[in-house]
Amino acid sequence: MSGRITDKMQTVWDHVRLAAARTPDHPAIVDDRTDRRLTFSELIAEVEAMAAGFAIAGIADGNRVATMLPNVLEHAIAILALHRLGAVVCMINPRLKPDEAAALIGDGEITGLVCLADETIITAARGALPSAAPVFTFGGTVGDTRDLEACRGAADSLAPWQAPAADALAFVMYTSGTTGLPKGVMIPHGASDGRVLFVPVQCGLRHGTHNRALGLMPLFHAVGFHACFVATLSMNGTYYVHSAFDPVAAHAVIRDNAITYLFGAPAHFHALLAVPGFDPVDVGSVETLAYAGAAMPGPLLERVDAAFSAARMTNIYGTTETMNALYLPDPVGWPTRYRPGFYSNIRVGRIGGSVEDICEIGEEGELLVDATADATFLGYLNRPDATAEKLADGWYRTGDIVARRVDGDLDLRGRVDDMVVSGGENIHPEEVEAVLMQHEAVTEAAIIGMPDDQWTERVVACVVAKGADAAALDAWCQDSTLANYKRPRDYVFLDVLPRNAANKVLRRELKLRAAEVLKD
Ligand code: 01A
Ligand code: AMP
Ligand code: MG
Repeated sequence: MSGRITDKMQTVWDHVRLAAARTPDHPAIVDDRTDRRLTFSELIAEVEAMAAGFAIAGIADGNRVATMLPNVLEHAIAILALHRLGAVVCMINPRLKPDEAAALIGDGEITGLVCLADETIITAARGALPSAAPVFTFGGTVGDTRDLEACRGAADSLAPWQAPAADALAFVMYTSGTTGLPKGVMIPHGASDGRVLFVPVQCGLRHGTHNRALGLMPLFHAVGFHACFVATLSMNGTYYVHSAFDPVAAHAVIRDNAITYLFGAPAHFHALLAVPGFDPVDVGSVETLAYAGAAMPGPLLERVDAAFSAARMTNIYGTTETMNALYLPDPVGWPTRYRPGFYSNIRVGRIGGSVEDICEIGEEGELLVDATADATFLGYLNRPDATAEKLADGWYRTGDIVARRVDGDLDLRGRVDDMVVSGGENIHPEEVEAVLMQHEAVTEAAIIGMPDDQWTERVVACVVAKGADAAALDAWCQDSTLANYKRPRDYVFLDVLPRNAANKVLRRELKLRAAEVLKD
């Protein structure tokens, strides 16, 4: 089934090269580590030189190649270079532990890797890659890895760019699943336009060389890649690389470069406002401010609005699978209210019902998003079970609970599943519970999300454990395969977990108990 209307589309590469053709001499990227500035034509030359280097190493059209890097300039160029070659870029979160990353590499039948010069990552990845697979490292080499910065070839040796099929796989981005490994979200070339162009439509980003964006969001997630990096370039703006989130440095870059466009998670803004000496005057250049990944707590929303008073602020709701589905301009006073965009086709379906079983106004149901829209994913890599569960009869089941208001907007109320969204990252209780349950002292464990000013929700563990305290359990998690950002920030020790007659843990009850225990 394909309802895609696209037969003439722009790929990510088209967005970048057409912008370069319009303003070849305008700065496209500014590097924070070296202060290097690349004009659009220099960016194209860098990308093509690196693409030719990848080709010399044997990477070819259709190969799946993983990147596992922070937001360094070389990461941005490597993604474009692999894409320019026709390779499928699989973007792995560099915060994952080596074993989990290696499992994704093996499962995704990935045949090349670009990562940090880190021995543990490379050793784990080597075990999952085919024996001759090229590994490129940033920050030096380890053993037989190739230096990413020396990965170059003659651009004229590259095959001319050829328009791929709209439904051909372009990118894989990962999102946490209820069970097992993170799921690889397969994004086709034909999705690019919709993933980029919602930014001017919903956030009001105007086309022009006046745009200066700070790259706060991770490149390996949909927002950081499509809505910040590619959107800025395609609008002929300048993208300021921010290699690792550092609020003090971010504040200085905004001030010193008169940044106009900021897209962050609520946690980024929380951290920016806490910078010592933060002065609203310093961020007065920001015209377009968007946040996504999580709702922004009401009090933080008011503080951000006051601090960035010159900016138009927009709350952007989306998923890696569908990209933008809902938004709200001027969300102050309405932290959990959302509006379908004029092009969004959404439904509120009865929980557990068919996609035709639609809720009444005011009734809580699951947000369903039209999966025939161009921006939609193709399914999960090697996970037909998960694809069938989430993608049914032309609709994507978001797992988010909403209720329609009489005025046509929606209230976001929670999750159908028990997923916790902390700082814009998804964490499924099962993955954390499984790690805790392996500890010999733990006989029962349930993970809940508790409201948090910094992370919107924070991971809290409710455990039945004799002879292990919070410090011991935290150390256990840090030594496990669980990425650090997923581990519980608080522990609540109970004699027994509250359960219903069917033995299911009563998470609502646990949240009340946790609120009592953690209140001081
Ligand atoms: O105790 P330690 O040392 O382990 O603590 C470390 C980290 O573990 C911890 N940490 C976190 C998180 C988190 N999300 N939740 C809880 N703890 N991230 C990090 O913080 C301590 C410092 O570590 P760090 O590596 O220096 O952390 P930062 O670089 O400061 O990271 C914080 C960030 C807010 C920057 C980071 O969490 C982040 O980048 N969040 C944004 C994630 C994002 O991009 N979300 C959107 C994903 S796309 C899906 C989506 O929602 C969507 C929405 C709209 C898709 C499409 C649309 Cl249109
Ligand atoms: P992912 O599955 O990683 O693509 O994350 C998407 C999920 O993040 C959504 O299903 C929501 O639960 C949450 N999310 C994303 N953006 C927002 C937002 N602006 N407000 C509230 N929740 C959001
Ligand atoms: Mg940091």
